[in-house]
Amino acid sequence: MNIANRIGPGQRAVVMGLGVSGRAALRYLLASGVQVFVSDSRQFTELPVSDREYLLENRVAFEGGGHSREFLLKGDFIVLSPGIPTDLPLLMEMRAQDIPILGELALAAPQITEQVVAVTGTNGKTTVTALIGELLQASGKKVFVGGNIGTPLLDYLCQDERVDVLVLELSSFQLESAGDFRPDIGILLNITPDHLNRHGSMLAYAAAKMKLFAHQGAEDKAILCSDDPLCREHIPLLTRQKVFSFGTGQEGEARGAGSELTITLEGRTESYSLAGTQLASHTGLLNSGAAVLAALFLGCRHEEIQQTLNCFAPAAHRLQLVSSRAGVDYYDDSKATNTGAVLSALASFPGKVILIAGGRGKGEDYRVLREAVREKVKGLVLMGEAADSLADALDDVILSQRAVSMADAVARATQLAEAGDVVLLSPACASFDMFNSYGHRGEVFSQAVLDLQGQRGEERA
Ligand code: UMA
Repeated sequence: MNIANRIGPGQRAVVMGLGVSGRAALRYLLASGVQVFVSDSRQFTELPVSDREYLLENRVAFEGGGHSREFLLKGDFIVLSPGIPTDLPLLMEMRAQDIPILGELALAAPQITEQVVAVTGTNGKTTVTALIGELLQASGKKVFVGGNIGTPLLDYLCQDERVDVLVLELSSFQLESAGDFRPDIGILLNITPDHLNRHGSMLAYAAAKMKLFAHQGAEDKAILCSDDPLCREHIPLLTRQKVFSFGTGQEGEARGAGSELTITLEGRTESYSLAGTQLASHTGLLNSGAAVLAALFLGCRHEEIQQTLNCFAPAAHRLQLVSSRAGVDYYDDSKATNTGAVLSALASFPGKVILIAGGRGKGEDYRVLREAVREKVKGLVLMGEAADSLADALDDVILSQRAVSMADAVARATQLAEAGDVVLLSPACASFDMFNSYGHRGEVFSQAVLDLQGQRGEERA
């Protein structure tokens, strides 16, 4: 029997990694009466004070500065944080000794009694997860929205209050160790290159994403994007569940064209308008197609859905208009940490773009950007660790400039821009070489735009 089905007193678990996910696992396991050991690459003194106090108060043995064989062997099973690679030699050794290694989803799976909508994909997960949450709430359902964003699933399971539907954003890292996790509705938005330094290949990355559907049965639903080549390739492999698709072609249950979304289910067709909403873009149309299908499966009605689409505002740093000045629009798309997201962003603008890109690379081949850059980008400003790789991939398409800081990048982009152009921060990279997070990077960008414009105003005055 799967160990996750019989978590309780008398058992011993090692939690590897005491970040957001590990902390939730620790609380959950202690509440279940399990004796817990925690192993982290940081030293005890490097942990936040609240974590140190919690470990001491609950008499949790801690191993800092790395993970040792002796310590991991203290557990009947190991709970792995999503950021820790599943193929560490030490973990291979534990598997060889039949020590189960569970991720957060595997641990949670047997305790879930609610309906589950789980959303994964390289880009758009957060928007679609939030949108489904709002659609369900508008129809009067009690909803938990979390997972790879916001509150971890195990924190929800520690609460007494239960909801009708769990709407979960899931990453490929979480899905790799998902055990028997089975969503009633699984949504795969797209699979484009990302996290290749962790997964090693697109094949392995796609395999991790497809774990979303691995335990679904005849009553479950899989929703995939028919515009995305890798999703399309995987659709015929899904034979156990009911499969639905969304896209901008003529086929599938959700079809987007212009700013209109048309849904056909069980012979009935209905339409939704995205005109004038914050979802009125190519990406918005696809995201809405996936979300509306899930909402309809869970009983939402046309009028509530249209009203929610009208008011929905995607989270910050996703193609967010910061300011317009002298006919130039400045967009913060700091969340675009991979090439797929940059391609979607560039496709959203009919005119010319001055692109600010760069940061910490994740093993991607930036040459996939060449065509879109040739077509749309009239100025390229690069920064961060990946600036050289980006320049190598794009310099014969467009000459780039190097910036030493975000303020420098914004100043250079502003010099290159003319009325009618867009200045777009869409980095194709993670932010951690220069910033704390993509959110921090986006805020620094917005501030640099506003500062520069303030200075210009003063110069003119
Ligand atoms: N650590 C070790 N050993 C190692 C590596 C790290 O002990 O070899 C320790 C670190 O010292 C730290 C902890 O592990 O204490 C960090 O664990 P983690 O990297 O798994 O991060 P968490 O803080 O637990 O957050 C994770 C997700 N992070 C990643 O997958 C990298 C969070 O997603 C998620 O919100 C959270 O669990 C709750 O589920 C963030 C993310 O960036 C938002 N996700 C990626 C993405 O969206 O692209 C996948």
